[in-house]
Amino acid sequence: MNRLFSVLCLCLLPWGVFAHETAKRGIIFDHPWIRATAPNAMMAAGYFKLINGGFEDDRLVTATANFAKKVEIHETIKEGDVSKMRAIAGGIDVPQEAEFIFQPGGLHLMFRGLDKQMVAGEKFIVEMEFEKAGKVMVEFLVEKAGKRGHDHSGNMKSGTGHH
Ligand SMILES: [Cu+2]
Repeated sequence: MNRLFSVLCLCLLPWGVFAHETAKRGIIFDHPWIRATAPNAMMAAGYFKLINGGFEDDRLVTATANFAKKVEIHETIKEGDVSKMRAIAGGIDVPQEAEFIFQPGGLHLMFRGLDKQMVAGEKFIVEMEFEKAGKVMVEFLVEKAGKRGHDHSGNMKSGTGHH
């Protein structure tokens, strides 16, 4: 029993269970962060791991932030050797038990028309609206590019379980 418990803990630790995480009705945002920007940048990207640990399928409809004119959900697509990003209109389905990893080179939030510079160490609230869970206020921490160690292959994952 003890052993099982410690194994579980080890498994969860890298995902920052004790770090910052937002959860509402089973919708979990793990380690939301925004890439630090240059002083005059008009855009910034936001990343996190999104898990639907609730009891029903849901849908991330929109996101808004008071420091940006517009927040879009972007995906990165490869056309030959060129990576392009594209806005996903209408939000994304988040089925029960699904896990999405928003990360550099994949899905991300795009903050457009920035009001201010994103300085490492600062925190910003982003309002994420779900069809069923409603509004979820998520606190993002600004971090320098390249600081994040884990680079999972694949842009999007769904299904159960940890990595
Ligand atoms: Cu983008």
